[in-house]
Amino acid sequence: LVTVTKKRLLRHQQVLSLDELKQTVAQLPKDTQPNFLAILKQPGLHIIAEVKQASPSKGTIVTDFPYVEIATSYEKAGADAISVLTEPDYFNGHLPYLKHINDHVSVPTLRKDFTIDPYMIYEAKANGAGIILLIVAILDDQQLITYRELAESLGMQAIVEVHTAQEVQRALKSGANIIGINNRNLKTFQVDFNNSLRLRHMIPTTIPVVAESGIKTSEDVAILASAGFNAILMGETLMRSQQKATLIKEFKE
Ligand code: IGP
Repeated sequence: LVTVTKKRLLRHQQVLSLDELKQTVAQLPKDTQPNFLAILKQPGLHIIAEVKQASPSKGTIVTDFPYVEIATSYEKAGADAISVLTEPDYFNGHLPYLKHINDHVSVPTLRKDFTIDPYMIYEAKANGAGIILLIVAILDDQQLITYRELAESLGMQAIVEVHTAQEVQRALKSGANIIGINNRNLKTFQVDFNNSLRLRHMIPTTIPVVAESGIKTSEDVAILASAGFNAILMGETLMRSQQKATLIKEFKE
């Protein structure tokens, strides 16, 4: 995944150089989206609803993919943020999806991709994102700091994603303001719902925490809410559901 992301990055840089991209971003206001950190600090369990057609572990999840309609229905049902897969090779994502969705929703959007270079952070901003993802397992300590600071300087927030206790420590050391605990091991794609529950206590309550992946039922959501999570990130369950709005409303109760 990181290798194909690197190759794609090189292609993008040939079409638009970093300097040109920076110039585009410099024209944009800082606060194009509501501040997600402030949203997460409000009481209650928040929902990040994901727009995703496929994944490496599940293959194609849905054949019909009206992504703008899906995103607007998520927002209408009360989603607090929309996660948009922009990774093409494994998730069938597309960077312009982010832009199109941003033109139609007012909640913050998360550029869900494998951020490995500052170029991708400027791209996220240029396409209207309010949040980026920084995966601890694929970044070094210095990158975790500089990439988050870059995102924040552009008026975005970073969800720093962890899967193990050691990664939680690295995320905290890097000064993460929002931590996502992934239930899915990105090497084996195995999902263990209890992973987020096990690691939650390592993170001070001043830092909002998001539980990610493999969340299916209102019972799961209730367990995570009472374990002190500030948000959940839900993809497949919503994407497969014929009643996306009803599900979100139910989870928010
Ligand atoms: C959503 P699920 O099981 O609800 O579809 O999972 C989200 O957590 C998952 O898409 C994800 C992801 C990632 C995707 C978590 N971390 C990193 C791509 C890259």
